[in-house]
Amino acid sequence: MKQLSFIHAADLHLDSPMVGLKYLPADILTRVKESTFTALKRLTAEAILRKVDFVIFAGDLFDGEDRSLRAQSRFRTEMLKLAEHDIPVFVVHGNHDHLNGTWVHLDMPENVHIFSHEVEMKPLETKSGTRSHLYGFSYPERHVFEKKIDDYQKIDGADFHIGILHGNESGREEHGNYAPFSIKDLFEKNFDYWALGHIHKRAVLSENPPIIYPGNLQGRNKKEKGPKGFYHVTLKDTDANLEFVETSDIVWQEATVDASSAENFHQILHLCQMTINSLRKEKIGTLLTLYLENVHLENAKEKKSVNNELLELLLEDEREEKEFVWIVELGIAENVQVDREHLMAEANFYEEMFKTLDDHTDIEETLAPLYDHRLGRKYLENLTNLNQKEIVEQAEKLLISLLYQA
Ligand SMILES: [Mn+2]
Repeated sequence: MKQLSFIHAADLHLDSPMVGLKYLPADILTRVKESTFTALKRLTAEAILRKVDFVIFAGDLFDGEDRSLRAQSRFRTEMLKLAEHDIPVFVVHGNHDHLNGTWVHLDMPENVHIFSHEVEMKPLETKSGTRSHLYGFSYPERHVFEKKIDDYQKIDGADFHIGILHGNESGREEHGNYAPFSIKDLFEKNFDYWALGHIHKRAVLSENPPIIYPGNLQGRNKKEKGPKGFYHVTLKDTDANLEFVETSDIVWQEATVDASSAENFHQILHLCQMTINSLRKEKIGTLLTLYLENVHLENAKEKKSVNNELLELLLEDEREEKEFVWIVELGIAENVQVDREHLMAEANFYEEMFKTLDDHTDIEETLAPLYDHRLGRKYLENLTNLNQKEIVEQAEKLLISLLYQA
């Protein structure tokens, strides 16, 4: 029986700058900045342990088109480890590490096979005599909008045919619409496996044949939530076994604490601590966006402490913690129900305010003074990473709670 065992990973984005996190304690920041490399090390260790036949990287290995020397050198070191165990590696480059960038070149070891800018086939015969044909292409430049899928043509003479494609399933809007395809396009090729890249959220588009976005190896911002890793794929005749293996050293999470039962500051603190401890993961650091809802403290002093001191207290214990849960953002929502009808009946001012909020489209322009500010720029997260609708909704809640306090 013919059998194949390989690792499929994508979107490593090695040496991502991890913007907007400069205020983290030094130890945690170092670990976050290292995390894309740590994830890769975990992958190579697993590849060796699992004795896989080969490894596929489906694009965006490097975050920047200039491929920092640090990133290349670290990647090279890991590839050498695989070479020592006779594990070949198949690479396509994507929109982030396209071939038109300029970089100081480090040679990769001979076990690393990089696909050129045109779709091509690379054959491989494993030690057990199973023959595979791998098909793929690297991005010649950043923007590839053509439907490259038409260039994938099955060439007979192998037990398994594997397509590697860094591209966007038509209709997905979270990333650029590069090298678009539909699932039907892929089915028609009659391949045994499709190793996709580009979408950072893990997705199994089909199980038979498997068509997989493994997601990125390590999340880099709050939108890239949850465990990240690769797939270990085993193909046996027409049977496929898929195992997701986590590699992330840092996990981004989101949680909500309902404070409606809390009557004082201490109870709110306790509720937050319980949530934090329930999220703590073995050997992994967590970066948490925490929403505190339904705060309804009567005592003004206690209320003020929630706004001013709660976060500091929660972070205090995490500084020295290896398995930290560090709150990167704390959103506090007081118990304000936005009843627009009611408010508008109360004063004309509200009608005007809601209209302004609803018509608000150019948030970038509004926030420009903040983002142009010398210090603001340094600490703020890139605006394109934030959900603009969410910002306007939060602004509405904040405005109403402030107006009501007054
Ligand atoms: Mn990517």
